[in-house]
Amino acid sequence: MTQIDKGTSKFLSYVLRHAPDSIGLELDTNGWVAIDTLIKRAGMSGRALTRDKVLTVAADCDKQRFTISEDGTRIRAAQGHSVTVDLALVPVVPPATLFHGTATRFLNDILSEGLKPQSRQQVHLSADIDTARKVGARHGKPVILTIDALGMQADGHRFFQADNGVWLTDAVPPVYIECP
Ligand code: HQG
Repeated sequence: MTQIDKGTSKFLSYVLRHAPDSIGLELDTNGWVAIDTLIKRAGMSGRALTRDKVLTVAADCDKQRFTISEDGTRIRAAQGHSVTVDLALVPVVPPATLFHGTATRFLNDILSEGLKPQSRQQVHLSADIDTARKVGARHGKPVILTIDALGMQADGHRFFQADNGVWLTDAVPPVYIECP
């Protein structure tokens, strides 16, 4: 993505995941907002968006952070929300193992209390180690935790897959976490 697209992407992440209020936007229960309304509100806050720009960022975004509704009129963040939304995802059977990249400095706390969603709505897990390493490196020296996802599911924990494939669950108790 170009620098300019990154700016738009970060802006969209901010308003669609964390602070719709900051531009007077209201997400619906499932996190959607009309693209026209988003463009209008963004413009009133000094950020010039066009429908093309929004659709291009959504299409080009490496992580597919944004989902466009089937009729093309609405947009939402696929995951990562700190505001309360119900993504209306259906529980699915996870792969046997999933991965969570974090920073070594969080390890002690994670191994004693498990993975918690922290400021987000759910814990984010990756299907592959490379992705998990990148996620962890955002926080510092990365460490990859292996999660016994199928074991968790067998014990009644639910797993969801966001529109962009990221795995989500409410929390991961320490017993399911394997540390290298
Ligand atoms: C850690 C990015 C101490 C957790 C990524 C993580 C992802 C604990 C940090 C998505 C803990 C929260 C989410 C505990 C968890 N004690 N630390 N009990 N439980 N933590 O950013 O998973 O680029 O909220 O390990 O690619 O890093 O935004 O979560 O290090 O998909 O689209 O607390 O964000 O996507 O950090 O990343 P975050 P995350 P985007």
